[in-house]
Amino acid sequence: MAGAFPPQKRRAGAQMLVREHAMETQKIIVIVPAYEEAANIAGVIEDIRGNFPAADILIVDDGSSDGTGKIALQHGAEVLTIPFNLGIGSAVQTGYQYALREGYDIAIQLDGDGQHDASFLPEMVSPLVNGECDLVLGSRYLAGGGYKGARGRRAGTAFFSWTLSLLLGQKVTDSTSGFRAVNLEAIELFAADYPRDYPEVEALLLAHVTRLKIKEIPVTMRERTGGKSSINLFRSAYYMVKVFLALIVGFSRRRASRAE
Ligand SMILES: Nc1nc2c(ncn2[C@@H]2O[C@H](COP(=O)(O)OP(=O)(O)OP(=O)(O)O)[C@@H](O)[C@H]2O)c(=O)[nH]1
Ligand SMILES: [Mg+2]
Repeated sequence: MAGAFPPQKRRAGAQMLVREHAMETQKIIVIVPAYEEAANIAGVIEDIRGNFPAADILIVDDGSSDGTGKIALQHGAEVLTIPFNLGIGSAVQTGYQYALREGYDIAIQLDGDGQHDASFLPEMVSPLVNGECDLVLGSRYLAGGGYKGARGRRAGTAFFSWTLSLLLGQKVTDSTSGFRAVNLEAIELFAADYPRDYPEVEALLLAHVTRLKIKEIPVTMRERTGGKSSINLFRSAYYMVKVFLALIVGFSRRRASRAE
């Protein structure tokens, strides 16, 4: 029956089989940073399990006082409980350290507020399995439709995406997206070194200067339905200044060490 399909279709079919096999043999974990997400965390766990049952789920409960960790445990997720609030960067890094220690090949980062749609997980993982890149970034600005964020947030993201595109020499459209997937090389990097406050933009620069390859793919995002955003006007202003300085310092340091 080999002749029943044209060669191109056969090749695509074979590639899909290889990819599916590779996907099955990879050990995959979804790291979910969560702070005061009691209203959302059960839905997030069910969304991941329903769309990507092959992955283990790790909730990093960062000193929540609203029972986030307890609800996550009741829904069968692995839970790391940090006794007091360390902040998003340290919580995510804790997740990467866990992934490294437990021998995972691929780690996915997905927010605990329900904004990231787990039906995109197979597409996020596929470029890593194929060896196309080391870090996949889910971009809400490459996709039509979906929630694009409040106006101020969109402007901030656009500014950092523009800056980062210049520094990386590669177009980045959603630099503040926390929806990402990485391979073992990046797990090792982030387990050892991860920015503290507002880490998303800086983590991309860190990956780039460590010569990891980044690929953006389109995803749609949803609006937060419960709980509260951790970002307000004052924090946004702090975010802009802090991250911009960190980018400049990080990039200059790298240039200086290359010149030595
Ligand atoms: N572990 C941990 N998670 C946090 C902390 N602050 C926020 N998060 C989580 O990080 C994710 C993103 O936080 P959000 O407040 O939604 O920030 P955002 O998605 O960048 O901003 P919005 O567009 O306003 O939703 C959510 O899952 C939060 O629960 C923290 O201090 N520690
Ligand atoms: Mg959010």
